[in-house]
Amino acid sequence: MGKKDAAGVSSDTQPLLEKSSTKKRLSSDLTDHVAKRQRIEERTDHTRWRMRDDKGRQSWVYLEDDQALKDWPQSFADKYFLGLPVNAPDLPKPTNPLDAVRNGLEFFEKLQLPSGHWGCEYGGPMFLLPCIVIAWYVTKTPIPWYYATEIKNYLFARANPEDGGWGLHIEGETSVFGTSLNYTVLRIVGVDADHPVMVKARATLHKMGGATHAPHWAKWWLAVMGVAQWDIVNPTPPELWLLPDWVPIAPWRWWIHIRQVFLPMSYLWSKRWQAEETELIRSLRQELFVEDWAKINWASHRNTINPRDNYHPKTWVLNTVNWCLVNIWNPVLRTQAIAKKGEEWAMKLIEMENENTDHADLATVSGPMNTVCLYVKEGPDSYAVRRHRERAHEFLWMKDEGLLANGTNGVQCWDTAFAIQAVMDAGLTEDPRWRSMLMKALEFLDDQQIRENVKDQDKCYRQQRKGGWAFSNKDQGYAVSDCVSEALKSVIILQKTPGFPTLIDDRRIFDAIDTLLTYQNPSGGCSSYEPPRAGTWMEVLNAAEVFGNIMVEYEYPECTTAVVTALSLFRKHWPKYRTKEIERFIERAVKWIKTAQKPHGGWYGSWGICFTYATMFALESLASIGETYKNSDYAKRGCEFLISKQREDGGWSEHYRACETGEYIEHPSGSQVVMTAWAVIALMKADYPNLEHIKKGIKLIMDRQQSNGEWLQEAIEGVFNKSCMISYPNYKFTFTLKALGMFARKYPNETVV
Ligand code: LAN
Repeated sequence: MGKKDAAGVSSDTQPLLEKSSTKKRLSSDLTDHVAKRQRIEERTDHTRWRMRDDKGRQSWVYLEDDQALKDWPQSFADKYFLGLPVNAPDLPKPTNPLDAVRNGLEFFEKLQLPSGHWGCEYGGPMFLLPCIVIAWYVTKTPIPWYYATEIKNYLFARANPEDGGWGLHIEGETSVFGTSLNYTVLRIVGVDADHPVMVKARATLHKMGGATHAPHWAKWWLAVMGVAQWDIVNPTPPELWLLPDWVPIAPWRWWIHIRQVFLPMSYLWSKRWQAEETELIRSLRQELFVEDWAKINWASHRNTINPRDNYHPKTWVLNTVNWCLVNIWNPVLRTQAIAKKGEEWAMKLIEMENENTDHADLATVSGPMNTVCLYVKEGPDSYAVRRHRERAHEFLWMKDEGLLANGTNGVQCWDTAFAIQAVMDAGLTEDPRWRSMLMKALEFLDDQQIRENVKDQDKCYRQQRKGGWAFSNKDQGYAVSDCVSEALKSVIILQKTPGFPTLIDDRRIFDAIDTLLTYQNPSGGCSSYEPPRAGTWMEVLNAAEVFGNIMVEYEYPECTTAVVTALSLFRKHWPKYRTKEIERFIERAVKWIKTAQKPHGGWYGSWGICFTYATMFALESLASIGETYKNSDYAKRGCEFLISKQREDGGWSEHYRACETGEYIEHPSGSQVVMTAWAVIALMKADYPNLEHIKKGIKLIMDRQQSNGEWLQEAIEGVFNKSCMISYPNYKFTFTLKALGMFARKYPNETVV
């Protein structure tokens, strides 16, 4: 801990303020920045990378110094993440599902990080790395050569093999969004415009119409760089934040992610701020556009967009609003005073976000945008800017292909909760073999529980969070309904297991319950970060084009089920605490689950792909109130839906396009272990009577297990906002183990091999 990488970029998590030597080095780097060419090599030495786990804050460090290399040996997990040989021993071939669980745990245990959690790559979206790298560029933040090199390698590895472009996410088709921004990143990290990869990508970009055909968010970043002019960017006026709270469209009612992105967007849009012009920027103006840059009519391209990027076309309502803003509000009515007031309040909200997250910020889009805002407001050397620079490391992930950006600053609490539950489902929590692993995991969740609400919660429109858990870590500190639930279940399970201490006392458990109880919507269902604050009609204002369902919170079977099961477990142990409310909550929640069932019997998943994922949760909800195949038409139809999708080899396999289209679509690459696990878990929860179907799925999972206990990565597992996929690599451990363990306990006398 506290180690510093040899090239001098401190990834120490302590504030840099007092370190005068670092300060000196930083300012000279800044002066050099514009003049010097970015150093870039063919590759780095992968044996020099280390994952630093500082109490759940993850960052990758490159050791250039040979002594440091000796002092800090590469761990099993480091090697695994980097795709280096791990030499995990072959294990005895399992003859039953429980032995397969044991073998899986043997391997998975080695991936537990020192602070007790599990981490992994959390990539997939291809617009996140550009947010970080462009923010570095415009704030003159030096990029270490080893980062530059591995960013280049990652983007080269991920260029579409046919057309050389990049999509919205790693499995998506090439788009202007992905190609214009990742091309820019490659130029920033030092790749020449005449490199064959760039020539190919540029040709594809031009075929798609060039950067004038980019979606809103890409246009915004290019305007910040000064590669495009601000007139091409649809308006994001910060004065919207000045609307009284009762106004139905007021931004505090939007989904937390869109409002946190809109904040910095609106600040810089209002200032029409642009980075200092450099040779590279001048060059990009020639490279990214089809038209002669000097002659582009920027305003006429505000709504120009390539069809591939236009997943959610702007509505006529939004187009009219934009027209009025551009032609009436901005030139005629918007006074300096209004603009200033709007900017000031937006900045205040950004500052509150920084304070509440210690500059980690909500996620990988708003974080880098806020960095630029603070740079503009406070200058290059302010505490906030330096702290943001440090935090950026926590969003990066190094793997065999190179360096990428994660969707959040990790998956710590979420994956750790599922790891604990997998052991529980197999009935192995009392087995001394797994005690130390589980103990460390419990200690981690104890440390990561959020102990207080944010300061001035109402002023910055934050939801109650005391007693909750975030998806990643407590620094980020955004409680999410299902993250709180899964972590709470895991804590209760372990603390009620003989031999485990009570690290989290009753009061803290009650705090979690109090927070959970705030998540129910009038319909009975639960959303992610907050109950919805406006209706889905708000989607008419969706300006992002590339995403669906982004403007407000929705109800999700996944989140609702997690809360239902957490409350059910809780009331078994504390039957007297808020009894009536909990009973009513569960009743209403499961009622809502029933209303969300699709005519074909499945449920639509918003965070995993797709019907298979959500149907697993929905059937678990029904089972929690005793509704299963034999006594519930809902459960029966859910099971039949899943059975109708089972493949010849016993597995399930759903394509991510299902999330976009709302129809179940088969994956062309055949059965997937993770989906198969979800489906058999669902069938077991619902007590599906024909065991042969379940056994075939279990057998497929066992057959795919490697001799060292691991499972290999298959197709992408997760999704957000309907159109963007995201990887959950640990699911191939946690859900397979859960499925096998559940089977072993539920059908102890059944054989599958
Ligand atoms: C996540 C990751 C976790 C996910 C679950 C807990 C799995 C889900 O059940 C609830 C929603 C949540 C917390 C979630 C919301 C949206 C996130 C944060 C992400 C999918 C990870 C990345 C994504 C975020 C929006 C990416 C940035 C993109 C924007 C459109 C702002």
